[in-house]
Amino acid sequence: MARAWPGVVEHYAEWLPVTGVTPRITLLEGNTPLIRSEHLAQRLGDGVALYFKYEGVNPTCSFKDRGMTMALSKAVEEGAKVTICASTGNTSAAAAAYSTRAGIESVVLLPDGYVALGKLAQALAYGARTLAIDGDFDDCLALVKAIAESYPVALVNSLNPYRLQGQKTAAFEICDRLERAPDFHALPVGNAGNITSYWMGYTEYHEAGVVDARPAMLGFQAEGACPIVAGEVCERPETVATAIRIGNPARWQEAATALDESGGRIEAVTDEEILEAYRELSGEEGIFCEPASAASWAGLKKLAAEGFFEGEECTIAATLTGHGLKDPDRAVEMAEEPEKAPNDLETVAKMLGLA
Ligand code: AN7
Repeated sequence: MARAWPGVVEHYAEWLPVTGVTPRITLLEGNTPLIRSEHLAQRLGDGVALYFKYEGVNPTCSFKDRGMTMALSKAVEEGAKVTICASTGNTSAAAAAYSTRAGIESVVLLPDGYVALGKLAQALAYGARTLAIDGDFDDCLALVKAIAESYPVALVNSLNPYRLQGQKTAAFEICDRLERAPDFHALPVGNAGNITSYWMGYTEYHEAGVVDARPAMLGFQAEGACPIVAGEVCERPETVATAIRIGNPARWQEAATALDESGGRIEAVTDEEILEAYRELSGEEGIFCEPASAASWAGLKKLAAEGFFEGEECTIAATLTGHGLKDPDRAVEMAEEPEKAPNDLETVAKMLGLA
């Protein structure tokens, strides 16, 4: 029998701060598909090869599982009994699942009313102690930081360095699959942990000689929550992409470094552009992601409209960070109502234009 995929900590153990005695708290995350775009890529330019890294097919349906398998493996190794995190939804889903997998408790603080339904369902289903805070994500993060400083709980937000270590494995997977680094890497930016992680992963592979170049990092924020683009904290972040409704990113400085060192760009995309991109990804490419994830494609289109990729033969990787079913309310709201039809063959055939 072929060796089964063991999850990212075991598969990439030599690149991670683990030893033989570190437990592997895993749900077999990672090894996600790198899907070549068949329909949308041509809009960026003739010479563009575009690949979507579809992180929605991880065990809790977002990229957060990569960081959480690593954070929980280390937390258990260090004897933690309780994890805590603030979240716009996906981190809490992953923290709850991996804590349960580890046999320990989890506490999650969420901005009341601003977490997509699927993510809230996950935190509850996985058994997290779930507090809906009267505040936004930044308030929740400040609370959990203060709690983790004073009480014996393990903070598993991306301030936890092990989270970034786990998440960098996505860059490894892309290089392993392409047998090179892409020229550009596009992704949505919220708390800025993921852009930091990818840059770390690409840099480590480059320094070790596994790949001979690194991509320019292209980060995209929602216009109503774009502190890095604006160069100042956003006091009242607002966007349909609730996952990235963050006004003061924890990894701001590291993201700035990644953008600078890679010769990359960070841009804002409007909610309208995000929702159009969201619809195109599912309706034209067959890949259903959540609104925040669609910022990757929205941003690439925006850069292409400025002639950014013109005349270039290039390979672009774009991370689709979470699954479309995370936010079923948005999906239903964006679509037409299903048509009512009688239970009758002739009528149904007629309605379909077949008879
Ligand atoms: C789908 O779950 O911050 O820039 O608390 O869920 O690394 O924060 C989620 C972030 C992009 C942004 N896409 O990544 C949380 C949280 C999706 C996300 C991001 C998030 P970072």
